Amino acid sequence: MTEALIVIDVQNDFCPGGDLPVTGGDQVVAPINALMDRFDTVVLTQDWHPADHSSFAANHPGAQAFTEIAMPYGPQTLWPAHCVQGTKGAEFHAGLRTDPAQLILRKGFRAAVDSYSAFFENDKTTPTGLEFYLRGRGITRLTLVGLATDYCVAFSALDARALGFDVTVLPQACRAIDLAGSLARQMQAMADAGVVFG
Ligand code: VGL
Ligand code: ZN
Repeated sequence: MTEALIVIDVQNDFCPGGDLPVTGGDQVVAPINALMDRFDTVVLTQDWHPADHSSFAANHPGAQAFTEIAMPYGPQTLWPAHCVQGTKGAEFHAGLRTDPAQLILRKGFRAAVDSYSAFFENDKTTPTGLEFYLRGRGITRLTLVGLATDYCVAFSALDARALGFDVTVLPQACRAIDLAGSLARQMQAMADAGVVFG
């Protein structure tokens, strides 16, 4: 009863054929579906951007995707437009089980701030409310899976550790973007923060 499965961003745009495809992104669906029955609490997160979102390269004339810009809250990677609210790309992968989830948490819905983490927006201060939902239900141990290992999964895992949760990441149920060594860097950061890999 003190454990939750947190399924990060298993959405069409992060799967092959999507607008920000993660290699093998669709391969996480079967293992995640199988895991759901082992948890009393299942939370799904959904990257949920307005079309004018500041993380989209197309909203910065002359800028290229996969480069960095300075935002008031710090450096921000620019991405191809993805997970736009109400589009097919923002929907969960059609094979993902959603019935076992008690909470679907949307994030990244404010144009001015991205939100990789399920706990805080990229300004590192604006809470999504997930911490309070989990604490309110007496949950202390989290298992994280989904997309992408080195962005939304890692940022969520690191924030969860900083908040005092016990955190396990299951790499076989995650896939990475791996931009400029980000996967190795974030795996190390998670290990250093006390994340357990299952
Ligand atoms: C993600 C980049 C931009 C993710 C979301 O889910 O890892 N990555 N938006
Ligand atoms: Zn996004």
